Amino acid sequence: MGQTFRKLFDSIFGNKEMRVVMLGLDAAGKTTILYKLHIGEVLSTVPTIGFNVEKVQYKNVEFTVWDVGGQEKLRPLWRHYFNNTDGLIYVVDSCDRERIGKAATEFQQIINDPLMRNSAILVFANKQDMKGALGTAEVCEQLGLFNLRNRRWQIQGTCAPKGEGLYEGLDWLATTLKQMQAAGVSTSVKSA
Ligand SMILES: Nc1nc2c(ncn2[C@@H]2O[C@H](COP(=O)(O)OP(=O)(O)OP(=O)(O)O)[C@@H](O)[C@H]2O)c(=O)[nH]1
Ligand SMILES: [Mg+2]
Repeated sequence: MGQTFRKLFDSIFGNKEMRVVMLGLDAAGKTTILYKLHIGEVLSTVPTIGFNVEKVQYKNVEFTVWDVGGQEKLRPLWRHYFNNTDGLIYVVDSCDRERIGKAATEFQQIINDPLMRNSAILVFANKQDMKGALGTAEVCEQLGLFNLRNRRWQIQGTCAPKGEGLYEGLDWLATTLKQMQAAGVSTSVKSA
């Protein structure tokens, strides 16, 4: 479809394009989630060095999802993906009790960045299929979600390989971003 025709089509049918960045510590399950959403399959993953980016169409929203490697040495690069972002998907390995504090510190840094101040926040409490996983209420508490003021957030328990919870999360994100934009809130911030 040509660009002009595409724009016309989108405006008639209310199609929206949203930019989403997916972050979280290494091995949280980000790449597994991306490909489960993009092609409906579980790929065997290797730790991401750099990023993967794919389009995910859900209802009348076309999400461009950036999945960025989460290893410690790569985390300083995360902020380079914040520009012009409508939504954050933060993925937590709910079984990794040892690093939940680290996951929380990184999360707070992201959401307090000026470029992310308006973005909607979807947290995936992933690996709910595993014994000993923290429940969504505990992940919520640990990340400090209850203390957030003037932010739109949601937490969703997920099991990425089975796809459980992923579309419930996207549904919330699509609805919330559309509501925010309809209310005149600019969900993304462009760097100067
Ligand atoms: N049991 C279980 N395993 C999962 C789940 N999600 C992902 N995994 C596994 O966790 C491992 C890491 O998954 P990745 O998707 O590569 O993790 P990542 O967040 O992309 O990691 P980095 O690229 O290093 O940042 C893989 O072996 C996945 O199969 C889940 O919900 N349950
Ligand atoms: Mg990865």
